[in-house]
Amino acid sequence: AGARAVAAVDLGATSGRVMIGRVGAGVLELEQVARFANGPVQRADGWHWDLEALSANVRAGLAEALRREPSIESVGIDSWAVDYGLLGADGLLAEPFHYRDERTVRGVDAVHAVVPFEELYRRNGLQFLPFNTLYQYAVDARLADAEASLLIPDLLAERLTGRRVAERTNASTTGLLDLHTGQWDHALAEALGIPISVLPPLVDPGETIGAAGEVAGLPVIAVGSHDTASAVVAVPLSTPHAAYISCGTWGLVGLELPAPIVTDAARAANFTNEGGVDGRVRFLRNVTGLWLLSETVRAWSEADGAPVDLPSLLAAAADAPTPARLFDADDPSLAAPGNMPERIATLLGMPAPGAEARPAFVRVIIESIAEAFARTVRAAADLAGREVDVIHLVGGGALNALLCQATADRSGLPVLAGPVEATALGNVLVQARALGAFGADASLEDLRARVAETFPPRRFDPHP
Ligand code: LRH
Repeated sequence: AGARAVAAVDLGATSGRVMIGRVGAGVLELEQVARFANGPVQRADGWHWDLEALSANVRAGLAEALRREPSIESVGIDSWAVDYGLLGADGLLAEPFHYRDERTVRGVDAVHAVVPFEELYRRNGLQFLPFNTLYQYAVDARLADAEASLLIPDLLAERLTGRRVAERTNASTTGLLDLHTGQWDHALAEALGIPISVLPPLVDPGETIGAAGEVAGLPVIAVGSHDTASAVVAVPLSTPHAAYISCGTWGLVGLELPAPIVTDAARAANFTNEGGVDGRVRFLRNVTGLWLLSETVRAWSEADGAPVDLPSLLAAAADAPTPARLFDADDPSLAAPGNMPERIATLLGMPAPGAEARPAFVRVIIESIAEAFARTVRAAADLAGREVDVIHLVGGGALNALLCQATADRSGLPVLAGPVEATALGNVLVQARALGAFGADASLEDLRARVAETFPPRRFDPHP
């Protein structure tokens, strides 16, 4: 039988892409058909996402995918988590906010005044992030007017199919999913004044959401619509002793577990239990990832009035000496957009670097991210009581050899880098399985074996 083809839409916080995935006997490949920039846009009331631009790019990308590959059988959509759009009878009530908008700080206080964090953690198992959807709802005056609230991938699926659903892995990042039943926690929503009518019916990865009229009537199949859930599907984990880092804007660092861990120690270390595909648990912690680098480069490019060339900067950073001082990549002062070099310099207790000091500064950023990765892998292993002997690093960060080597050196563990496009691959694999390309009862282990065969990782051994 020839290869089966699907279309994967994968939206990250700094760029989005539409891919054709082909899956068959001995075939697993991705072809990028569209790539477009994404990022926070500043409006009068704060930071937002330009949903109309994203939506137009997705539509154009899918049309192009179908033009290139008429045998495409389905569409799957994933994106970053937690953000949502409110729908009324006539569509979107307002442009979705960006999770980095600082308004959520007020939401945190409002929610914790009603339900203390300890209790939230027992119920939803989520690490504290000030932008978790439930905190955003607490400061969203329009929630009461909404018929439904849809997370970003579900919102785009609704535009294609007219169906309003909540895919379960991404719903797990709202804070409103009961960790133990996998259903909406209606009692929690009611206590927080969130109308349960806005919470749509839940669907699992592999289920068909509906037919996309404008994309040749193709089925939109739910995938791990939380990008990190799709990425973890395509991490070629081969033993329980393997940790993963899904590294893009964020570094999501942890383990795949069969059951959640909601101990006091896990809560204190701020580890999350997010929903994975096939009911697996993504036990991980968010570490600030390439955001620090992309925001720094953005600031320098603005200052120079010309784009800074990242590859040559990284090459120069590799030649810079290993820095004596690092900063905490997870410092909350680095979360908001803007002035990144100054804010990092403040943490280091030094002035912002001049042009000649940029390579050394980039080196400090990368080593600081690697240090946070290493310490978080150790924490995950301790909390789960598992020995970890290898780290898989997937996502755009896998292209950054300096980061991969520094992570190996600082953790003392081998780093297996790749696949770079793990998220899109996970999206493709879950669609292909739903279409029967692997046999109905193929496990994640079967899918990962195919990834390992087709995308051999690049190995970085720790230096003594
Ligand atoms: C990564 C990610 C991460 C979330 C954050 C909002 O793209 O989905 O898993 O915590 O964005």
